[in-house]
Amino acid sequence: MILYEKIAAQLPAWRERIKSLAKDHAEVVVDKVTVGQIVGGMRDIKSLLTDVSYVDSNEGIRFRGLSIPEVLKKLPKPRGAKIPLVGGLYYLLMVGEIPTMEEAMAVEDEWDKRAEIPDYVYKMLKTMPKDAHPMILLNLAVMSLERNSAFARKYREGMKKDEYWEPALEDSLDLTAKIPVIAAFIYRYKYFGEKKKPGYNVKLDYGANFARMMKISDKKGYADLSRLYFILHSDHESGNVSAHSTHLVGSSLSDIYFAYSAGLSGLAGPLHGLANQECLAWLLEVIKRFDGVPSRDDLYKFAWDTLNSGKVIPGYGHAVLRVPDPRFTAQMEFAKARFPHDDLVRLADMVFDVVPTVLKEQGKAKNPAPNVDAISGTLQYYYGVREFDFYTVLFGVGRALGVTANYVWSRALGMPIERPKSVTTKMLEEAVAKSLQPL
Ligand code: HAX
Repeated sequence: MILYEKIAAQLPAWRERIKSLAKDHAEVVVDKVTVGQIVGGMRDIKSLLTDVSYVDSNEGIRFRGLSIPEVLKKLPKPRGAKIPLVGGLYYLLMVGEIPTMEEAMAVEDEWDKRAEIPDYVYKMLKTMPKDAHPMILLNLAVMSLERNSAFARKYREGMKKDEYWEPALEDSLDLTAKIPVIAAFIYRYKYFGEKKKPGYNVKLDYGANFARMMKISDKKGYADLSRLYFILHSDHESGNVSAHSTHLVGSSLSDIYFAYSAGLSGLAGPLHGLANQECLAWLLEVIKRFDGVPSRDDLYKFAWDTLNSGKVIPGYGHAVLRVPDPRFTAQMEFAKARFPHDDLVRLADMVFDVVPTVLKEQGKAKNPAPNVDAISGTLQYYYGVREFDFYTVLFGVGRALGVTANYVWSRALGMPIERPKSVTTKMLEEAVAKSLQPL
C-alpha cells in the first residue's frame, strides 16, 4: 500500500532528527510556564510535537504547511468537482506531500476494500434506546470494532517498537474506511428508522459515497459539501480536546480504537464539537424570534441578550486563533457561491458583521471572530440534514482523518507515554510569594 511505502521511506531520517533533539539538545528551553497558564487550561504552552498540521494564531490552520485555500486548490479532485478528494487529503496528512490523482485514488481504493462493517455492529446499534445521543452510538460502534485491532493483536504476540506504526496504519485505514459508513447508518436508523446497511458504492469517492449513504436528495451538492466538511474538520494541530485526548490515550499504547473513542468523547463537549449544533440552534432562534432575518439593530440586541443571560455566543471565539477561522471562510464562500439567498446564510453573514462588535464591547473574549462552527451547521441544514445532534458525528468523521495520521506518526517516531507534572495550589502560592520578594 502506497502510504506504507511513503512513510517507511521517510522514517530513517526523521527518526534521526528526533533522536538528535532528544539526546543532544534536550536541555534547550522552548517555552516558559506561567501561573496563569497552569490555572488557565495550559493555554499556549508549547509542549506537543506534530508535523501533521499547525495553527498560527493570525493565519489559521496549515495542513503539512499548506493553507486551506492551497489545500483546496492543489489536491486532486473528482472529475467535474470543485472540492478535492478526501483520499488526497489523507495522503497529504500521512505523507506530507501533495498526491497525484493516482496516489489519492490509491487511498480511496484502500478504503473501498475496508468499508464493510461486521453484522454484530449493526445489531448492537439497533439494541440501543432511541434517545441515545448519536455520538454515543458512534463511540459504541468504534469500541465494538476494537476486537479487530491489528495493533493490539501484534502487541500481544510481541513486536519491536520500530514496527508499531505498521499495524497502527493498518488499523487507521480500517477505521477511517468504516467511520462514514457507521455514521450514515446511525443517521438513517436513528432519524428514519431504516434498518438496512447503507448502500456503499465502490465506484464513488469518500464524499460522494457519504452523500449516497445519507440519502440526501441533492447528492452532487452534498458530495462536495461532505468532502469540504471532512477536509476542513480533519486536523487542528495537537492541543485541541479531541486531538489531544486521542494522542494522550494512544501514548499508553492503547490502539487507535480506544484512542479515537477518547477523542470522540471530548468532541462531544459543548465547548468543542457540540458547538456547531448550538450555533445553528442560536441562528434558528433568531429567525424564529424575528420571523425571518432581523435588522442589524435587532440582531445586536439579541446578541447582547444572549451574553447578559450568562451564555456564550456559539461559533465565536477560539483558544488559539485571533482572526476569522479560514475554515469558516471556506465554508462561507461555499455557501455564498451556491445558495447566497438562503435565509440562514444571510443571517450567518450578518452575525459575522455584528457579533464581533458585541464581543469586543463586552471585552472578555480574546478573539471575537468566528470559528469553524459558526457556519458548518447552516450548510448541513441547507442540504436537509436538520437533526442537530448529528452534527458532532459529522465532525467526528472528519476528525478521524487527522487523529489517525497523528497516531501513526506518534508510533512511528516512538513517542513516549505522556505524563505532565502537576502542582498543588499551595505550591503555586509559594511560587507567587517568592516572585514578590524584593531582590
Ligand atoms: N461568547 C461569550 N463569551 C465568550 C466567547 C463567546 N463566543 N468566547 C469567549 N468568551 C469568554 C469566555 O467564556 C471567557 O469568559 P470568563 O472569563 O468569564 O470565563 C472569556 O471570554 C475569555 O475566554 P477566551 O480566553 O477568549 O477563550 P477560551 O480560550 O477560554 O475559550 C472557546 C475558547 C472556543 C471555548 C470560547 O471562545 C467559547 O466558549 N466560544 C463559544 C463556543 C464555541 O464556539 N466553541 C467552538 C470552538 C471551536 C472548536 O473547538 N470547535 O470544535
